[in-house]
Amino acid sequence: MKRRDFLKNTAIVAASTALVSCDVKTDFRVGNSLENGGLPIVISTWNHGIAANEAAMEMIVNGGRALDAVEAGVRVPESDPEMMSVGYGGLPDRDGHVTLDACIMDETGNCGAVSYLEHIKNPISVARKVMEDTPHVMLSGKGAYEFAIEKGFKKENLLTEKAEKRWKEWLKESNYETIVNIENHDTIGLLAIDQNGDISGACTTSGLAWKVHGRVGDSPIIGAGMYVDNEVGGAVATGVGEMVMKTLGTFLIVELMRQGRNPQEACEEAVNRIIAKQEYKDMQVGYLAIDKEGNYGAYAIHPGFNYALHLDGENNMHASESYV
Ligand code: SD4
Repeated sequence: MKRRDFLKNTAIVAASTALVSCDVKTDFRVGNSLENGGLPIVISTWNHGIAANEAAMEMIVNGGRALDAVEAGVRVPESDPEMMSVGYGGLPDRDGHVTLDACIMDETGNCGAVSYLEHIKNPISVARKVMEDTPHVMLSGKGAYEFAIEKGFKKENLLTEKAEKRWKEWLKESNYETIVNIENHDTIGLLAIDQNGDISGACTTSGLAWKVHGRVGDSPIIGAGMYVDNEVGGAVATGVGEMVMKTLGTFLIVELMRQGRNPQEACEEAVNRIIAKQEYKDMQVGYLAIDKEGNYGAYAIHPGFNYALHLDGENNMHASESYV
């Protein structure tokens, strides 16, 4: 689907949904960014995407690289204690530990990630350091933490009072049983194209609430939670990470776009791959994708997935279409 058609469709969906709490775009513009080979665009998952997009676009407008933009963008929800699914203030695992996953990828195909990282507020910036200052792609757990400290990051308690209270309530109700379902996950995945037409992506999360200690999801896995190829486009994932990991969803989307699918078709096919083999009735996954020209797409298994799009000087929430 071309960007303008998709805008039109999503505007209709958005106008009729009560799920979007931020301002919803109810009109649409038929801008000419397609012919310009990609005006700056920033797109990201969920309501917290609005503030993240704002920070990312500011970076781009000031001449920054898409890489700087995606990092600056996702640091906003990471640092916000009210965002209980990302970074500081994130809901803990079933043992009360806030463990963070994040990855970042630039236009050259370089990437970095951290998984199962504790006590560091901005895992995306540690992921970038892994990319830039080591020969590796991912550091995990204690090693990732020690690396962060070595790089000057501060040790912090990420478990806020509010998150601790929620965890204690869960402990009472749950029998210490981890149930993965449609709730308790709102990762931020963010994609940006800068003024040079270069694409980068970032993805960061505290993962599924009440997960088993040690669990790592899709978000730090290059090709699962996020993938970028500057010749083609990029994609990010949100939702139940296990389903995304089993299908390497974002790598799949980028490869489908390489073969000629547009971002919308590619997101739909990636959801179809999940539907075909996995029990999806109580599980949510949502994908966002952009191509090199600034066309974009979004698709989820269930209704309720929304995303923030910063394009043509406007930053608005949109509701995604879904399989169910
Ligand atoms: C995970 N995909 O850890 C993440 C969860 C999430 O919105 O928050 N998705 O599985």
